Amino acid sequence: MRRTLIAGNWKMNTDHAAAVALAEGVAKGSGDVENADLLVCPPSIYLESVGKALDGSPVALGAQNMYAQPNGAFTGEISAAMLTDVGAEYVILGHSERRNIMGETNAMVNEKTLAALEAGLVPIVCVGELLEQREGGKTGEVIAEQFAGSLASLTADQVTKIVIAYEPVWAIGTGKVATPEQAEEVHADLRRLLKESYNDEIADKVRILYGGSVKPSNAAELMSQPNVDGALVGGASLKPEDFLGIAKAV
Ligand code: G2H
Repeated sequence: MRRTLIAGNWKMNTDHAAAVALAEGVAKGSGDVENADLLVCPPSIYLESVGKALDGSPVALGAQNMYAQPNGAFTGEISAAMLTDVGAEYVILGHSERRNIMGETNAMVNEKTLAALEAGLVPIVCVGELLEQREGGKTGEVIAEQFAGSLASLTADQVTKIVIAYEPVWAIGTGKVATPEQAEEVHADLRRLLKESYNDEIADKVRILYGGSVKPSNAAELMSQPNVDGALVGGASLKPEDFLGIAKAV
């Protein structure tokens, strides 16, 4: 049985005081959440302070990105070991904003995924189609290509340690949420790809999150789909009551 994961992606929001206050708010209310694991992913510069604010709570800490190399002359980048060093357990990789704004490719996401696993981090590997790709009937093709490229050469053991997030780009921060049926269709497709690339047992273990304008009012229906195992929440993760509201709706 896969346990639901509700992950907050704070993106490039908050300042130090707001990040700590948000983490304290989530930690404080987390005791009322029964049916989901909770994770928050603040901007990297606030990871350590947010980690301290979460201390003693069941809320896990994650980063929003990392670089694949372990160290060296990579100005401005942060390694997997640096993330674990400040208490991160998860890292979001290949988010559509990184793919589409920063030009990250499947090969780069793959390198980062392998490096994250090597360092003991849980990678949350994101996939998702653009509006024109959906309208052009290419969703299945795009998802299969991102799946194959981003997860290339992962062993069966490694793939059971990752989380996948499906984020239709047209539903991110736009208020346009995919219908539960649209989400389930792609999630079932991802599960099928896992079965074909590995086996049924492995496919059944991997959590597949939905991301894109998730809020307390639409969470229950999305999460009730058989292959939707949680949410990657952007905008609604910036207020403890909204984020916890989503988790309590599970
Ligand atoms: C998708 C999501 C979080 P939002 O990017 O990763 O953001 O919930 O604001 O659409």
